[in-house]
Amino acid sequence: MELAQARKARVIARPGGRILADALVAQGIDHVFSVPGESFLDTLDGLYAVRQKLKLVTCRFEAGAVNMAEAYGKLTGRPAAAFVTRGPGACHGSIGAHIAMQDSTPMLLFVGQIPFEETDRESFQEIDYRRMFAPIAKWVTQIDEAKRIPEIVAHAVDVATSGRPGPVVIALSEEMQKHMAEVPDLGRVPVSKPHPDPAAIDQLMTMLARARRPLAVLGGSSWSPTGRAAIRDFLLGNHVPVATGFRRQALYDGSLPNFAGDLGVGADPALIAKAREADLVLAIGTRLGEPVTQGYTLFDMAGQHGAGGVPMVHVYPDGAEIGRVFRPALGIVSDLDAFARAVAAREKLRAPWAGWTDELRALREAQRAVRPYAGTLNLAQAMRDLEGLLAPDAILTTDAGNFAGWPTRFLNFSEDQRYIGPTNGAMGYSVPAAVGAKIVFPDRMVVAFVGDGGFLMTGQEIATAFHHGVAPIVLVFNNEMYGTVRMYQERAYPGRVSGTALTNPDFAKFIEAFGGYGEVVTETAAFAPAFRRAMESGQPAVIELRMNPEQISTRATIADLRAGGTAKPKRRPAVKRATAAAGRAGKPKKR
Ligand SMILES: Cc1ncc(C[n+]2csc(CCOP(=O)(O)OP(=O)(O)O)c2C)c(N)n1
Ligand SMILES: [Mg+2]
Repeated sequence: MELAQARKARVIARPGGRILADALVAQGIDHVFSVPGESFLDTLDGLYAVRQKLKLVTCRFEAGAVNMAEAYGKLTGRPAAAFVTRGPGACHGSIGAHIAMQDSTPMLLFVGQIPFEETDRESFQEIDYRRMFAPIAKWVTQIDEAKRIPEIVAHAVDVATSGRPGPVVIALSEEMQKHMAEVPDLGRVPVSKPHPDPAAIDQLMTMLARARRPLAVLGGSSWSPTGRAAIRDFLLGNHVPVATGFRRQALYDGSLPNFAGDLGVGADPALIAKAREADLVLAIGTRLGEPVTQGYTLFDMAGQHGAGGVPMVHVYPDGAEIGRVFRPALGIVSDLDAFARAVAAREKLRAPWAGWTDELRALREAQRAVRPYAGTLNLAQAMRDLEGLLAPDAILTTDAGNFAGWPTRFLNFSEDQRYIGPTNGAMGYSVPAAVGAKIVFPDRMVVAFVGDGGFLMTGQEIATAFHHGVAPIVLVFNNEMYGTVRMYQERAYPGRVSGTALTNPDFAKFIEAFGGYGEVVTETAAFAPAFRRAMESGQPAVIELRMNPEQISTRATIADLRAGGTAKPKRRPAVKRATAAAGRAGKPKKR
């Protein structure tokens, strides 16, 4: 009776902006990341009313705001909301939707819209969001009537979080946010997740028992800590070697004796060769997309049906992804945690493939071994030193760029650490992701890896960290160039440096201007003490790693690439000068 009364009491007339704020709270959304616009003033006012329950994070750039919301989704498995204004705000923010789409991350992206009566006049900042976001969102809708807000927000959360998670874009008609409506809030309803068919698990166990060279490829976004522990129990207990998908390395504890490395961009060629020898692939939670399959070449497209093909079991929460490119011998539609629990409960096998697993593990160990590199700063050793300084539950974020090879190759992650980055290769992700992560998890250590190129795309979001009083640490890998593109360039057009060199500011001074802690590291031994000082400063910090630009990746120098380039236009003498990448990276810095 009391409950009914209380419910009834809630159904009072409220303006759309307030109904929306209440709808977000009712759906369990607790963080909003935004750059404001006059197109959603009434919703900002609604958010003011619920500020005790829903934290509004004010950002400096829409790409930063939406990347923060995306990182929230990756870290929690639940959606955050991003709010951007119409037209330009939506365009800036769209990159975050694309990341969430390719990474299967739940997210809500709200866009303030023009007044409804001006529709299709190409009014000020008008865009049809259904058309704009059609290929990069799981669902796009527009709310034109205040009374439909609770229904649409509830459905948006369902769509964003179910099956293969993804971003939902919701445009908000401007005047709708002022309109009064009497409508109740809608909470979450419990929906059970798809569990694996026990007969399919039997079949999987039979296939595994017959295998001699099994390989698990672990990926996906919707793992909980208990799911990660259960899949570890299954894979370690059966001594199955584990490779992780692109940027999914922290799904598996790198120190375990069956971890073989990552199968992403820049993967170990020896691991790729071994993966081709596998006689059973357990693709668990991962999409079989371009990076993990090495450009769709790793497996036989027809699965085991082609002569000499690879038998594969593909486990994924959405049936539409199974068999999309590679036809597996067995597909299992299941929530990943539920799958992990089901297989962990099965009796462990005798694992006659232990020798094979040890071979793959040896590859990983060889990858991690620190070799001498030219120059005073050996990044391999610096990453190994960093491993010892990271908190056991640290959150690490990465950008796109060749620098990412250093942490990916040389760090082992533990089960409670997280390492998140954009699988769509979007630069400008890691600083906002780190700032957002630190705001959401202020008690965890948060470290961003970023190149000099990526840092100057969204590094200004460090201002948001100051505004919200949190202190992430950013490691800027400075090679004075768009190194990844330079690498491809040197392979295809050796010596013809075109459009890839950069001139940078002093990154330590950059953060000092905000009031933070900055250092420039030019020598291997200086890295660990600098990192410690950054931690102890309690301030947002930037450590610039002044690299030898010649070391273009963890595996190659520019000279190596020039020697093995594919397209070989006539060399010109001027090229040599450009190799020094404007020289500045080599100059030691007095600090
Ligand atoms: C938003 C965006 N723009 C452009 C690219 C193309 N791109 C891929 S890597 C890269 C260079 C990255 O440079 P930097 O951040 O300095 O890292 P580095 O490769 O030098 O380590 C570029 C321009 C991209 N992936 N994303
Ligand atoms: Mg660079």
